Amino acid sequence: MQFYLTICSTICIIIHYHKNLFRFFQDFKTLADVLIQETIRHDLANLIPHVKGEETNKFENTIGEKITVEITDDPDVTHQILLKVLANNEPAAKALTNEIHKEIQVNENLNFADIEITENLAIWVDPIDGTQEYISGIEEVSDFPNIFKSGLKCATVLIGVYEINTGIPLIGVINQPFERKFYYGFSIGDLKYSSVEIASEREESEKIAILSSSESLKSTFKPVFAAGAGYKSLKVIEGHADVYLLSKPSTFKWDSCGPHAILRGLGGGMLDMKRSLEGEEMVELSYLENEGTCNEGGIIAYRRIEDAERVVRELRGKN
Ligand code: 2IP
Ligand code: CA
Repeated sequence: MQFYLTICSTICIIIHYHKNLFRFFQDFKTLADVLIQETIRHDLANLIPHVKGEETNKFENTIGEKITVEITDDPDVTHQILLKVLANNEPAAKALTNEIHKEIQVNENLNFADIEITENLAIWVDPIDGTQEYISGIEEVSDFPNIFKSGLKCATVLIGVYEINTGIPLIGVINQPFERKFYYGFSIGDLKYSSVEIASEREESEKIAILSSSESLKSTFKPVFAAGAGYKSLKVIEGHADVYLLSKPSTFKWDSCGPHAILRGLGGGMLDMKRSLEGEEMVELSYLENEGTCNEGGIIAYRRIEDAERVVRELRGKN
C-alpha cells in the first residue's frame, strides 16, 4: 500500500507543479481528485468493486470540452485522455500516465491476517482532502508543535474500507502527499493494528482539542485551529492533539471513514457528537448506506475513550 500511495502523492505533486496549465485553480484540483479516485477505483476494482468517492469522473478542459476520465489497463488510452485534458501538454500527460500505470509492488511483510475480501466491503475515497490548502496552500504554523494551521501539509488522501451490512469502518489509510508520509491501521474483529507512532501522553490540564477555524465550540481542552478534516483526524491519530471536535455538518463519510478506522485500530474512535450528547450512550459514526453521506451530527474524534468521555460530560453541561 505504501508504494501505491506514493503514486497518489506523485499525481498530486505533478498536477500541483503544472497548475499553470489550467484555466482555473478549480480545474487542476478537480483533475488531481479525479485521477487519484479513478486510479484507486481501477486498481482495486478486482478486489473491492464498491469504490465510492467525493468526485464524479467528468472533467472540463480549457476549451470547455467535457471529458470522462476513465482508467483502463491500456496506458495509451490514459495518455490520449490526458493530452485532451491538458491541452496537449506532452510532458505532463506522459508523467501522469507513467505514474498511474506504474507496476504496484506489494510489500510482502505487510501481509496481515487474511482479511476475507467479500462483497460486503466498500471503500470511501477522498482523493484530496483540504482542497483549499491544495489550491492556495499558504503554510502557517500553530502555537503547538507538529500542528500546522494551514498549507500543503494539511492536504491528505483518505481511503476507508467499511463493512456494508454493519456500517463499521475496518481499514484506513491516510497519505500526506506534501510530506511524502503515509499511515494505516485496521480493526477487524479482535485484531487491531496501526502503523502510527503515538506521541507521549499529556497531563489532563494540557490536553488539546483540534478544531476547524469555523468552530465556536468551547471546552476545557486547549484549542488549536487547523485546516483539513483529514489532517485534524491525523493529529489525533498521532497524539499531537487529543480530540478533534466538530459541531457542524461540514464533513462527509469520505472525510471520516479512513481516519475513523485507523483510530479504531488504536482503541479510539469517532463519535457522532449530536447523538452522543442527546442520548445516554456515546454513538460512533456509522457508514450504513441509509445514513446518507453527511456527518450531520458533527464529530468527536478520540484516541483515548477517557478523553471522549470528558468531552461528552463537559458538552452535556456537567464537569
Ligand atoms: C473539506 C476539508 C475542509 C474542511 C471541510 C471538509 O473537505 O477537509 O478543510 O473544513 O469540513 O469537508 P475545515 O478546514 O474547516 O475543517 P474537502 O477539502 O475535500 O472539500
Ligand atoms: Ca474532504
